[in-house]
Amino acid sequence: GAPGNVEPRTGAAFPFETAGGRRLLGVGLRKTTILGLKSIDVYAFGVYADDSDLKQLREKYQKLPISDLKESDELINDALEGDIRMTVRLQIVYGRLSIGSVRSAFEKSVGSRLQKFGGSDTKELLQSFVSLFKDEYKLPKGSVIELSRESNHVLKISIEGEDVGSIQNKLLCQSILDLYIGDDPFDKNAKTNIQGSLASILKA
Ligand code: DAO
Ligand code: DAO
Repeated sequence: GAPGNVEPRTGAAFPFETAGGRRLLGVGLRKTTILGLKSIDVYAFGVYADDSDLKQLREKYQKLPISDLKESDELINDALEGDIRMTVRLQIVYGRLSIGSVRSAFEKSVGSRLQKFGGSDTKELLQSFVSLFKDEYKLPKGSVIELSRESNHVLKISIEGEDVGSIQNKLLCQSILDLYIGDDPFDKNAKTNIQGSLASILKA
């Protein structure tokens, strides 16, 4: 059925559509552990995709039963790599997030994916991107960040609706999306729901 738009642990609510008309596929929670043991909720997220772009994948997948689509790694890979407009909307839950900790978390999480997909030579790319995260930005509880893949693999970031920067890089787009729908996602249950939504859209 249709996914809920409220992340249950935090109560964070997500619009069913983004400004650009992308449809909500599922919501989840990004946690981390501090001091080696204490678990904290960092942000809730919603993953969105453009319906008409997803239809590029229809021809390949429409013939398969929905139960196969819900489990298909190949479908996920095609979504990660394709020229499909998608958005991950983050809503900050943790009240004491510093830009420094965002930078180092990003270097670790996205950095590991860049290495996985791209091999060597990804340091410079990561640095050029992280340099957009300036100390003057503040991310109090409730702040909304959007990470969007636009056409032609342009990654765009906004904070509270204000553009922060963009960069055209297929690998970076793929690496960021991999955190949410890839092999080792932040929230497994969210990935299951997102893939279920993808499957239904392709069969519709
Ligand atoms: O205060 O030391 C601390 C813990 C901070 C945890 C930071 C995790 C950051 C995750 C990325 C957030 C991206 C918006
Ligand atoms: O959770 O590890 C992660 C990845 C989070 C990506 C967050 C990107 C935040 C970009 C905006 C920061 C601006 C100061």
